[in-house]
Amino acid sequence: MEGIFFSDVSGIDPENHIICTYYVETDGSLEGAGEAIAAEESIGTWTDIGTVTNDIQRRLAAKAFQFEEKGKKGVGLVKIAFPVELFDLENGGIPNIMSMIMGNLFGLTALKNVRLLDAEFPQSVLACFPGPKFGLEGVREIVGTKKDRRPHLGTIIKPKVGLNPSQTAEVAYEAAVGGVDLIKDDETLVSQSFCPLEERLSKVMEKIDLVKEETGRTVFYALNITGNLNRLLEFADYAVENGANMIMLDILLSGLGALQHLAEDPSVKLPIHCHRTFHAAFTRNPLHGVHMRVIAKLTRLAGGDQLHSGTAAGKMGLPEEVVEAKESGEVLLREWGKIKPVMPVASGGIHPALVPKNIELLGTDLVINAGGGIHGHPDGTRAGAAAMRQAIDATMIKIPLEKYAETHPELKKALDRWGYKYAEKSETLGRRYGE
Ligand code: CAP
Ligand code: MG
Repeated sequence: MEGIFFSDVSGIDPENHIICTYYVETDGSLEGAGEAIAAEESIGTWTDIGTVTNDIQRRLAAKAFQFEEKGKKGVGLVKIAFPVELFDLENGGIPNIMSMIMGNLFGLTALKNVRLLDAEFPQSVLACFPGPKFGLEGVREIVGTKKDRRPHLGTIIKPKVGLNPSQTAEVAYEAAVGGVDLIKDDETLVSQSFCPLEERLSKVMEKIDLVKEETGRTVFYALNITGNLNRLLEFADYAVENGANMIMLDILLSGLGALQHLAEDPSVKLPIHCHRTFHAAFTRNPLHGVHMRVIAKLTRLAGGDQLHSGTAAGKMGLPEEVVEAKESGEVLLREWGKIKPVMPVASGGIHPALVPKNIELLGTDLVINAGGGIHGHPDGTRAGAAAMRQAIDATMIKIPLEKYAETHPELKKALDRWGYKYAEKSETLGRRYGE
């Protein structure tokens, strides 16, 4: 193809570009779509302009360089290479990368649908980001599961909002004694008048310390500090100074810049649990938006230690997203230069019967979270946590849950209550578009 926004494959040095793959649907050609994206997201606009110099074109034009039609004209995959020099990695950081590889392009009228499927980052970009402080192994070290490698069990305090700090702490205590490794706030709880963050932190950590004394086990409490940036940073300082052992952020709402700031701040010596609420607005439509694996990569660069990346079976997501969850989990865990692996979190509608499927598809380096699936147990939170732990233990030693339940009454009651609700999701592993 001729033009400044095109290149042959041989003209692209992967060590000097961020390379993105887009699924595109257009009434025109894939080449035209690629050119429109490359121009809009680098040095072009809708018409030729007199202000751009040859030198700018040579150094900074993004290049569309590979086109793969999927059965129909104007439908298929386009690869675009963005020169590293385009980005302000030091000051603009992750938000600047996002602004270019997933920015205005979604609104271009010429594109009926466009979805960012993947982004490959060269070493020179990876070197600009320290990544997680703790990561998978750091978190496992604290909980003491580096040897046995079992999945961690997490719970979300439920109801999502409404409990006061003492009630929250009581639920946390019951869950911890029952066997969870992680207790987290729900994504909508910050510091509402009925549950101020400061008092909640102190009451819950008293119980976490008590559980440590009683059982020797370290249980994390992920305190949600999502909010206005000034308050978020104050909450982070407060958490550090007042005995928190983990913080939590709704990363897409606070912004990955806020995550990066916390992760890079040496005084914040706490793992960061990353919730992805809002993601489905742009990950769910398989033809338009952003694939979760890109968010997973950016979160890992920005320094999250744990990230919600989807379930193999549960209440959230379409059947197709089982594949997406698996692929997102894989990019969190795979070898990636010096950037530590991040622990994937499977959450949403999980209860004991869904544990084996989640482990089978997503592996054992995983946090398995259950809110309703613990606090909805007929005998309460403590028994609910025990039932979930039993489901994990049974799966690890490859005993069918029904068999294990014969000698584990908590598990038996959970299976009787929920059966295989939400298991259907894992049965379909289809893809709706050709990646
Ligand atoms: C789960 C959860 C999580 C979502 C997030 C909830 O609770 O706390 O926020 O699962 O999902 O409020 O729904 P339950 P994802 O265990 O009670 O369902 O990680 O898929 O974005
Ligand atoms: Mg939640």
